Amino acid sequence: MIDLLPKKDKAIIVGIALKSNTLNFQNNLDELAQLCESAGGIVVGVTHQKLEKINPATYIGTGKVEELRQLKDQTGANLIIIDAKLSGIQQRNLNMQIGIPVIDRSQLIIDIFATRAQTREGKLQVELAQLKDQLPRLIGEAIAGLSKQAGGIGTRGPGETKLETDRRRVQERIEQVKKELEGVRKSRALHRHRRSQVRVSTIALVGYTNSGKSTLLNALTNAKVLSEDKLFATLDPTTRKLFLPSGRKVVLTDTVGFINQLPHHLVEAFKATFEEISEAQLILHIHDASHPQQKEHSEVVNNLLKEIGAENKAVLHVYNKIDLLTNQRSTNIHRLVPFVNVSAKTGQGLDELINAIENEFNKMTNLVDLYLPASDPSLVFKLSRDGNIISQEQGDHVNHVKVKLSEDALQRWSKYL
Ligand SMILES: Nc1nc2c(ncn2[C@@H]2O[C@H](COP(=O)(O)OP(=O)(O)OP(=O)(O)O)[C@@H](O)[C@H]2O)c(=O)[nH]1
Ligand SMILES: [Mg+2]
Repeated sequence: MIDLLPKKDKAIIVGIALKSNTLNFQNNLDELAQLCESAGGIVVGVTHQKLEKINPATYIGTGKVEELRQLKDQTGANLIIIDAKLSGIQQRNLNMQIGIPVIDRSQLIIDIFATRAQTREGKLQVELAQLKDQLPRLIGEAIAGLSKQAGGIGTRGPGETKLETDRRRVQERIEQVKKELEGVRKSRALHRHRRSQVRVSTIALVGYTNSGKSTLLNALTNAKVLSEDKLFATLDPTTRKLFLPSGRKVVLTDTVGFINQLPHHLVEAFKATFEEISEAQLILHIHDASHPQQKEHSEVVNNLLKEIGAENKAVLHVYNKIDLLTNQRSTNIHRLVPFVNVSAKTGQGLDELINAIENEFNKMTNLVDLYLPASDPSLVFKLSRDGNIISQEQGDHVNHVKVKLSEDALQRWSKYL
């Protein structure tokens, strides 16, 4: 038989139904299969285990280990992915007993990030997450020997250095990567500072992975960002500008998607990317309205927004992919407010979305009366760049201007109130 896809990892995925959490087990397993495919692997076997309690040596029970060894021989699998968080010892024992590399959910997600990272910052962030994830698992050469043989999912690194296996060298590399990241971030902070100087309104697109963020950015701005039916298609932030009907210029940033159990090291390492979100004036939370787990996904996103300190931002909820909805399902979806229904694919609802965005910015502004000294005519010109002038009355000594100003602009002009 000719192997048409010789480079693809053949993986067996293992779902875990802990007694405390049997509800979401099937959904988690489906998502794990999708993650595996997004990493470029093929699922050749699926199994699961109901666990009363975790087996300290191998996480799963001894019977399951034996079953996996047989399943590996039957299917020719070269990788096992377990939907759990494994310790270094558990991983080593499983590797040894089954005879092929065994990785867990967070290693799989970090691996996908490793293949997607394109910018220098993205690569450094992934490497940092990878090193930190690896550090507590390092327990000797056994594990290193096995995972090096694989060279596929779970062993790929974005950086110029090979994944290290020596604890001291890992620690040294962590320090080095942190330093390099700091350098890269300084220049990014400068960009953001410039943006805030010219007072452009900023919008961040956030949402569960595959909800359609990049497709929406493309539909709104002709951005040509890669959008794919893959988890974590986008990793590095992309920013595009858009003019609203009022003439207001806004910039939209599309960025990495969220997922259930996003590895903590990734959240930490991607701090700078998430800062883009917490510093935006408006968040567009994109929901895949057609997804059966839409409600759970939106909770994951809301929790992560809290974790990155963005919970008090103005949020506009965008229910996407409505072209796939039956009327029945459409009425059954619980929607957070304020919301708009759209299809980034067909363009349905995009005009309403743009109006709703404008409306959100209008809500953030205050209509105030300012009294500017007539002796300095340039003030009116400066004011016009900061807000929307509604009317003006020229007096001998003062210029009475009615103007719509955002909170921060209001602070700057408060002495003329
Ligand atoms: N039917 C339909 N499909 C859509 C719509 N919007 C996006 N998609 C599809 O959904 C998939 C994911 O879209 P992306 O735009 O890549 O999603 P994303 O949120 O950027 O995903 P990540 O970058 O992976 O987090 C693609 O196959 C899109 O074609 C829509 O309105 N209707
Ligand atoms: Mg994307």
